[in-house]
Amino acid sequence: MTNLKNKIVFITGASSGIGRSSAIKFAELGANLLICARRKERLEEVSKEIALRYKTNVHSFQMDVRDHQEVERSLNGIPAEWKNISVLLNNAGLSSGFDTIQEGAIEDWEAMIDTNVKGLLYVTRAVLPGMIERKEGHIINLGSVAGRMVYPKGNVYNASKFAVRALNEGMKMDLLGTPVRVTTVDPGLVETEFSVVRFHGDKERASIVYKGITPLTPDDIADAIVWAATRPAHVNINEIVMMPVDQASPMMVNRKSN
Ligand code: NDP
Ligand code: 8X3
Repeated sequence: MTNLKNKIVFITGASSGIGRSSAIKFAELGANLLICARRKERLEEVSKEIALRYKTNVHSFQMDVRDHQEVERSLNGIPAEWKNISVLLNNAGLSSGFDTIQEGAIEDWEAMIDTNVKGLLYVTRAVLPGMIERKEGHIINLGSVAGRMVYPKGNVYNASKFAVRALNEGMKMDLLGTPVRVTTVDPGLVETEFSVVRFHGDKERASIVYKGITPLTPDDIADAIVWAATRPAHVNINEIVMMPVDQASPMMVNRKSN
């Protein structure tokens, strides 16, 4: 088993959902948490919760992964004792809008590509050289079943998650010969703020996505992430694909009527 006690785990997008749950599960194992997101107050709540429940250190900072200069500045500026990152969870991501290509909004497309693809690249580029130099590290990317199967109106979100899968495979190849591990975790329906963000704040529309099914929870995904991170150092879990029992593909969902 890889022991994460006192190791540094860096999670992007830890202010809610899967990132928040993962921060808590890594803290349970005694890891020190470096967490970021755009919403500072929400990050502070997560930090406080971890500090109350576990004897680990948390360092949180506001960072928008879409901004290359901000990513470089923030990661260069983290205190020296936080620089030796052992696990990077590239989790920050979103779906914005749910429209056909012919009706899609350019700003939604840019938000998804800039966050899910370019943001992931900026953060990875800043963190990976240190892992290679220290001969220790694990990059865990949040993909999606949307990166394996396209669905109507998923278009640009699908493309961004197909890109995450390609990058995951590419990283695994480029890192061959180093001890750095690479994993993608690709979930189906997980009830988080994801759908509220996709539907631009429309909570009622978002709740319909999970109606009549038992969706995955953020803790279910965090369990898988922590499992991959704690395998023995010679074991690389390349891909984890997981769905609720009530789902067979992005379009095939078994809904009970009441
Ligand atoms: P949430 O909306 O609950 O969480 C998304 C997190 O990403 C938030 O902490 C948000 O923080 C952060 N984030 C978004 N944009 C940025 C940015 N520009 N810079 C920094 N942080 C950012 O959704 P989930 O927990 O569900 O999503 C986490 C990941 O899981 C995403 O990559 C998503 O695509 C993926 N996923 C989700 C599934 C689902 O069904 N929920 C299924 C498959 C994959 P803030 O707004 O404070 O910046
Ligand atoms: C989120 C899952 O099916 O809404 O990545 O695309 S889905």
